Amino acid sequence: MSAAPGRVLVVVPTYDEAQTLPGTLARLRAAVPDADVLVVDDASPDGTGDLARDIAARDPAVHVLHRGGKDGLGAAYVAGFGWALGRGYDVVVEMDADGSHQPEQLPRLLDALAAPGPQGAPDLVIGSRWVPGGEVENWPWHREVLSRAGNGYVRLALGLRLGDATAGFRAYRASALRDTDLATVASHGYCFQVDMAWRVARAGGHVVEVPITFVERTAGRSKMSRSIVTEALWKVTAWGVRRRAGQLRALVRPRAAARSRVR
Ligand SMILES: Nc1nc2c(ncn2[C@@H]2O[C@H](COP(=O)(O)OP(=O)(O)OP(=O)(O)O)[C@@H](O)[C@H]2O)c(=O)[nH]1
Ligand SMILES: [Mg+2]
Repeated sequence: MSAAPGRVLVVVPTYDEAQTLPGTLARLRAAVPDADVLVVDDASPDGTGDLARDIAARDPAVHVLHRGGKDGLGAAYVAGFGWALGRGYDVVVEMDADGSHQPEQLPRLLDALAAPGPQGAPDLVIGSRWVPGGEVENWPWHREVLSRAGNGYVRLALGLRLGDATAGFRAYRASALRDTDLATVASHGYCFQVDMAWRVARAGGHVVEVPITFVERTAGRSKMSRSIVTEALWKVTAWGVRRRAGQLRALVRPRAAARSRVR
């Protein structure tokens, strides 16, 4: 791994992940020993929060943010980002607890964040399933179709040139998070990932993708739901319409200004 891009905090949101969290944290601490970890638990009924507290008591690099109840992935991350920014971390990582994001691949993301390219060093690195070299393991075909189609729609609606804007394994430069006006983020599921990538891009941030292997969870239960898919569909459509309206206004306004000059 090349020079670490500063102090790193890995934010791991959990809801009912008692079966998967201990293994994920052990792998994470082994793969990236210099990084700190923040588990953001929404009062999981299965006791994940207590489990995280026990692990944190034994390992000073692990911290826990206990929240009052299930409030969605997006709200958990926003709380975790605020915690990180308030404590001066330089890099903030998003990672699921369920084993889908492999801690052993995190150095890949951190290396890319530290590597200056032609457009400078990236502000956001996304671990992508849908770029060359990226893959999914044990995913049913309908999940792949949904993910690929969703990402195609995001490209069309928002003009984001990303293979995997819905991916949740990512590393942000803290400065990029500060530029995104986190207080106004109101997205919950996949939509949150799109929202954040779009915010970074609109703020002039440089977003790059690196290939990862996404592994379907083998324990615990998915929190993916129809309402999460519907939220993404409606919000991306609304943002896309607003974007097109803005482009139209920008086209019409110079002509209107020219007309008034002629009169
Ligand atoms: N704190 C918190 N964490 C959540 C919430 N919903 C999901 N998570 C966590 O967010 C991560 C991703 O959730 P998953 O259920 O795996 O969703 P997914 O990865 O989109 O769906 P699958 O691919 O089916 O696993 C996991 O670590 C969950 O425990 C929530 O409301 N609050
Ligand atoms: Mg998952």
